[in-house]
Amino acid sequence: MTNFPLPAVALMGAALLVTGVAQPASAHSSQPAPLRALADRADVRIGTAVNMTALADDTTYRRTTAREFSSVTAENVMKWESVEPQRGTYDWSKADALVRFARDHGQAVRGHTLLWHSQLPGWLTTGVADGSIDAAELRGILHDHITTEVKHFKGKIYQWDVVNEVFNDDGTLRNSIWLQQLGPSYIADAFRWAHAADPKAKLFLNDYNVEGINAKSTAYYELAGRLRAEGVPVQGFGIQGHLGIQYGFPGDVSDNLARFAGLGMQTAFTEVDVRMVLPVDAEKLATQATYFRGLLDACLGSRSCTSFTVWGYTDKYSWVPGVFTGQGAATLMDEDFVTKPAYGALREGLAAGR
Ligand code: 9MR
Repeated sequence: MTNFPLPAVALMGAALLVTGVAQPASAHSSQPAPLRALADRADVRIGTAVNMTALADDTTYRRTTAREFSSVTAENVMKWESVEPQRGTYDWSKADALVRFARDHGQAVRGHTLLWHSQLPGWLTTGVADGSIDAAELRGILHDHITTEVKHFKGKIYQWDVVNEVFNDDGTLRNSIWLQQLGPSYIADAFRWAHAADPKAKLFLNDYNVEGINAKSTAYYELAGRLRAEGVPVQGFGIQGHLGIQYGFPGDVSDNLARFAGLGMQTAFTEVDVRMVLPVDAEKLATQATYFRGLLDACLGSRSCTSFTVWGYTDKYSWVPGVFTGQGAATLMDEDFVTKPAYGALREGLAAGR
């Protein structure tokens, strides 16, 4: 034996030889830096949607979520049906658990989402459908929901998806109960109410199929410009980034970010995943990696882009196969948490920096 202190790597190698038990990845100083360490250096948050059942039950999931990401988004537990399942009865337990997890691991929290046409509580949709909730009452309910939820998390959420998926692909407003009952002014109202409840949170519009320049993203651009000219507190444009390799990579992503930056807004990729028609093969995984990298590079290429969030990082818990029959493998790791080329592509992109 030597008196000289051994380098940590050698010590761990010795421990491995003695015990024959592999250490958790984070215990190896020779282990490549996790995504979040590289993201810190690139001055961007790297995030994931979090499945709260998996976080409670699956140790590997919990450990990997903590190790790799500097931002978390509730995949479901901050949505209206989760937080107010009965009228006036709030249940914050799962959402609070995520906020605690984030605090314990030095992660920021994206709030998702205050106003959507989907995952609304039954009491609300039924009341509107049978006429027992009229337009004036609905407006009050929306005000109370946004105010209560944003106040509950005040100071703990850095970005809120205030309104989610309000346009159709052709750039017309979605025919939701909000538009039908309240008219288009519900959007400005939602931002004003959220801002009053937490003036420091950055407030986002958020949608899918808006990566490139198209009718839908242009509708958002024009809406955001109008709202900001009127002094409505909307500060960010969230691009979900649900792609599929069979559709090709969207064009003009950087130009799209640049025009929102030109309005003085932040941008973010909020729900990135890249699905494929199964079965998986090496060529598809390589293509998938270029799609993840393409979105990340667009983000890093624009100072406006403050966070890059994937919609789950393991196929074990991805929403994709349940919705798109015959498709899947949309995330950075397979069902056994083995990293795919896409994970390496994000590492390389983050390491290259802005
Ligand atoms: O991933 C979410 C899934 O678990 C839910 O069942 C689904 C309900 O509609 O919502 C999914 O998340 C969506 C997100 O909230 C908004 N953009 C599209 C996402 C994928 O559908």
